[in-house]
Amino acid sequence: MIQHAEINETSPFDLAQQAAQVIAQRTGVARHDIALVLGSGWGQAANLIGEVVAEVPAAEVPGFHAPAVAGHVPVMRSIRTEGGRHVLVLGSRTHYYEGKGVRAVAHGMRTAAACGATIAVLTNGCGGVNPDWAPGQPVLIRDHINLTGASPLEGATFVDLTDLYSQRLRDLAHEVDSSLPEGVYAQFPGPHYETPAEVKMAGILGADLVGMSTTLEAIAAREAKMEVLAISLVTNHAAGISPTALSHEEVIEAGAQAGPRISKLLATIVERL
Ligand code: 8IG
Repeated sequence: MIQHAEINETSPFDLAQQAAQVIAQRTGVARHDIALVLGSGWGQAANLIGEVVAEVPAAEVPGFHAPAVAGHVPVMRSIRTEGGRHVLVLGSRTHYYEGKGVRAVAHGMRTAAACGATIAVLTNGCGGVNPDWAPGQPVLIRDHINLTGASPLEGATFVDLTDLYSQRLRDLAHEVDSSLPEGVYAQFPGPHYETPAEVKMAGILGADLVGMSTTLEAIAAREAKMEVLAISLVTNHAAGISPTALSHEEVIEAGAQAGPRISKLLATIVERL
């Protein structure tokens, strides 16, 4: 399908190389070690990670688009940790529901890999299927269910996802906070939230969390041989789990409430990666 239409265009890997060149130029950092994607509610979380070396508007880097969601930050930042590691912080992501194609969704991870990153840290805001998790609860993603029906891989690219969410990195996160629960994240296509029946279905399928991002990026990161750590912030009970309706304002509010805790958590984890 898409492959034929795109066969004469720039390959996604060439585009990622071009983006990486611009990032190296604009930041003055030849190689980044870690990629960090900030999802809903995580906008402030990078502030404690280290010293901001450079900021580059995402729209000025090949293949990146201005973000579609209020509350997302349209800049890339190069941050140097106390330990001297270079973290490429992507302040926003392209979501599958934007309809720009799966290549656009995967571009951040491919660019990070082209920048030299060997570890990807993906964060998101999501709905909690597990009723015990109150809004504001951070959860490590242990595995995922990709309900988009899409893949960032093209052609006969068979990639093993048995250990997609690195046990080594989850162990490191647990050294920082042993109380962090783990869960299975189901990505729905969005942009609508689920119906209560869909949330019930996701729970029966084994999901603890429902969201609209992360799984396609994680697959692209794995294709690019990166180790993946993913952390969700439960910003709302998924539809039907609590009697109240969902709103984007609630999501922003939960992120703001949990901000200080998750900022510190993320910074401490990144320092150890
Ligand atoms: I934040 O309840 C956030 N993102 N699919 N469902 C889905 N995505 C979300 C939700 C949610 N909350």
